[in-house]
Amino acid sequence: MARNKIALIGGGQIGGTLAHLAALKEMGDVVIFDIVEGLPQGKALDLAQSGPVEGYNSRLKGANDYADIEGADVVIVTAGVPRKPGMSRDDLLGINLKVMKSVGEGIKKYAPNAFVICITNPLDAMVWALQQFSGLPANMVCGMAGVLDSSRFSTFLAEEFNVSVEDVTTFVLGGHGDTMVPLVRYSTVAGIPVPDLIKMGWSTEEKIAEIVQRTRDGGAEIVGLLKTGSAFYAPATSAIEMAESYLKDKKRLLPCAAYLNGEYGLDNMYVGVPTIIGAGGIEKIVEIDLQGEEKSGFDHSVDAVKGLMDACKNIDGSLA
Ligand code: A3D
Repeated sequence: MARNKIALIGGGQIGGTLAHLAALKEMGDVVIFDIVEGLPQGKALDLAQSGPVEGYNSRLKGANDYADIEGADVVIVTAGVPRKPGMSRDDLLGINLKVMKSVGEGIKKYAPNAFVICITNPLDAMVWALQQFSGLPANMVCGMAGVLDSSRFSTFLAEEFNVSVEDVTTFVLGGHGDTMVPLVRYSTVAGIPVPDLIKMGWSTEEKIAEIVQRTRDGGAEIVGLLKTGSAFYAPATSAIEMAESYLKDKKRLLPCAAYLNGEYGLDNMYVGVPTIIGAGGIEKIVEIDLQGEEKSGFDHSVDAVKGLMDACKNIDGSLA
């Protein structure tokens, strides 16, 4: 049986970490593609040279030509630029939208059967544009954000409750950004919902509200500390979890930016919702019952994503 092939578009901080994790887990052979000459080749060679020590057999290759991603089973996209001082969100949107166009065309030509996971920001709008530019079926193109945001929420809750992170399950839905919606009611410690734990005196509503806000600001907190870049270890791990669910047909129930076609009363857009990922890509969108503030928070988040999509349509008239 042939090895799986994992193509990483963008060989920066997240791309390099993705390559390392994919090799350590022997998920398949890895191609790192970047427009910067030498960067993906250098990272691939460095990672290949840790293979004998770690005992992994994945082959790693760096590339500046899309032909090298030919036949990839999974493509993870981190290509783009981060926001620099003086650059507006719209400036960033315009630059990364152009990047998504070239990436989409590369995938369309060389890896039309791949499962594609986009990480490039602003996430929900970029994955929506990437799906159109690539022409791949919507169930085969998704965005990573919910797994990361939920993992941040779980980390903070485990600290608050002084329990193992393994026993904490959380859900963060909506767009990836200030408007994301951490769902307290659906978050549990070994099946015990967080509201029950508050009643049991394990925490207070105020403290949980602070944790919800810290989760929403999770990316900015790390940018503030690093100063020269954004988070990359946890974003990479989160995308790898999604890729594994696809490659191993695990049918994990994971929150991710998925194409909605009537679900949650929404059409032709991507936003963070619970999904099942298996060999069929996004096999199912799970519609949970959102109530009160959960529903209004989700609606607010959807509006923010629609605003970004409109900005994309203004920049590139081919998007619909
Ligand atoms: P960085 O280390 O800058 O890597 C980006 C790489 O993309 C660089 O090596 C660039 O050379 C490369 N690149 C630029 N243009 C192209 C192109 N046209 N084709 C191919 N490669 C190109 O960034 P990073 O790895 O830290 O982050 C990557 C993206 O992920 C950014 O857009 C971040 O904002 C985003 N991000 C998203 C999350 C989510 O949860 C959604 C979390 C963290 C970062």
